Amino acid sequence: MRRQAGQDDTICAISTAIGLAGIGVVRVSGAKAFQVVQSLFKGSGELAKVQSHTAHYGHVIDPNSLEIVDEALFLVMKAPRTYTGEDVVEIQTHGSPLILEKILSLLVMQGARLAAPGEFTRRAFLLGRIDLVQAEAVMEVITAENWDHHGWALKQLKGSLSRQVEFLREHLLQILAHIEASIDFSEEGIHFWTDSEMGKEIGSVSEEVERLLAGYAEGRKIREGFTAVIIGRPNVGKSSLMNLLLEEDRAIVTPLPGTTRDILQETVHIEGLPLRITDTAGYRATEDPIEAEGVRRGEEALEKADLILWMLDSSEPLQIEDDVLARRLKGKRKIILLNKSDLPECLDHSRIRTEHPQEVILPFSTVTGSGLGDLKREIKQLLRKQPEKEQPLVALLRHRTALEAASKSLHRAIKAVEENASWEFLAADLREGADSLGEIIGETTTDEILDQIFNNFCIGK
Ligand SMILES: Nc1nc2c(ncn2[C@@H]2O[C@H](COP(=O)(O)OP(=O)(O)OP(=O)(O)O)[C@@H](O)[C@H]2O)c(=O)[nH]1
Ligand SMILES: [Mg+2]
Repeated sequence: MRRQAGQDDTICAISTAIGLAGIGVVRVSGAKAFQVVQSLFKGSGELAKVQSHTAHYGHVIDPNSLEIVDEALFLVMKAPRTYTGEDVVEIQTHGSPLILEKILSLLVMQGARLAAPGEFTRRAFLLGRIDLVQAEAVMEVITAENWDHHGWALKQLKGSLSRQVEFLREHLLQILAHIEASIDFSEEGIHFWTDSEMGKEIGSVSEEVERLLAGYAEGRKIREGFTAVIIGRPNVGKSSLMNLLLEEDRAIVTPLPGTTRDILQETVHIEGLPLRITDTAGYRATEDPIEAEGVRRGEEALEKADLILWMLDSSEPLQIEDDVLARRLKGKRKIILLNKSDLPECLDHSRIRTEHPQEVILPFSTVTGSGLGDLKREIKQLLRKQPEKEQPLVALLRHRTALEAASKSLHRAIKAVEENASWEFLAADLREGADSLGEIIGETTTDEILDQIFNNFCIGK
């Protein structure tokens, strides 16, 4: 448990969003929480003496004028089984900014202090109720906009990543203890492990660190969403598809080939999955420098995309640009859309099928919307790869950076073992590795980093 300046104060904040609402909540936490709230409480009983985790109906009064501020419900929660680990009272009143601000000012007059952003969670961390990964997960649960992100955040909150990191750190500390003991007894010529055993021990931690790092790409996508790019020769209906997915006339659509000349990016939600979609300029060789730049940007987007939506016009025979693109897209994950299926068909379907046997091929029409349901289902299936059940996913840059540092230290240590270096030389690298892992869960994190993390929190959380 760590202590910091100001941690002994009793703090208060409005925990609900500011604005008119049915209910508003003011949260108070700290050693004097019951005493401070009692002075505003009009109702039966003494808050400090009631059973923990009970609700009490009453009124908030101004202790100076004794006037009623509002009708309220007081939730009393006694340390240590509370959010912060301290005594906590939550006052529920009508959700009026006027009332809530008034209560806050009365609480301050009675000796409480306004909480800094994230200070309630910071206290939970400082009192050891949760670790730093779990503290960060609280904000992830609040900010998640889709169920994948939310599910991931809940797992982190329950401690799946924390346990894994703590386990690896403990393992490194045990190896260190072993090295220290063997140095102490070196006079007697006792070596507890052979070099190869030592290499294996460090290697097993290093392997797990690499596995966690390898999950970052997947984890980051769960937080930030996936990207898809719509590509195809001019006039096949790419911008029409963009508009259909967005359910608005965002991109310009005309019967003229070469209408879209720059890339256009928007986010759509496909059954809760956020997808950043890029509409591109029609793929063709062109003399027009503006269009050529558009095509180049489209190619760039193509390289970065998680998924390609390749569009063909089924009302026309295949053209040279389609063939060029077919070669360009070979081996990339894509869905092939045979658009304009509402018109008489001129495209040789069987050729597409034989040339792209592994791909999902869908007849489509942006005019009638036919094929849209299938497209959404396929997108979801292709993008949502279920992560291995028990493997926690690293998705925050801070965690990745610390894991990379740990990885470097461990590789140095492994190399030293391979070169038959004296074990004393390993100790520094292993300690660094353990510290980097400790940074993730908050065991060895500096106050500056804690400030950075908690300053991004909402007030009242
Ligand atoms: N009949 C029919 N016409 C379509 C369909 N989709 C698009 N169109 C028409 O095809 C023309 C080109 O559509 P766009 O969406 O601008 O095509 P694009 O691929 O973005 O074209 P560029 O930006 O020039 O590359 C327009 O006249 C659309 O109305 C469809 O499913 N059926
Ligand atoms: Mg277009």
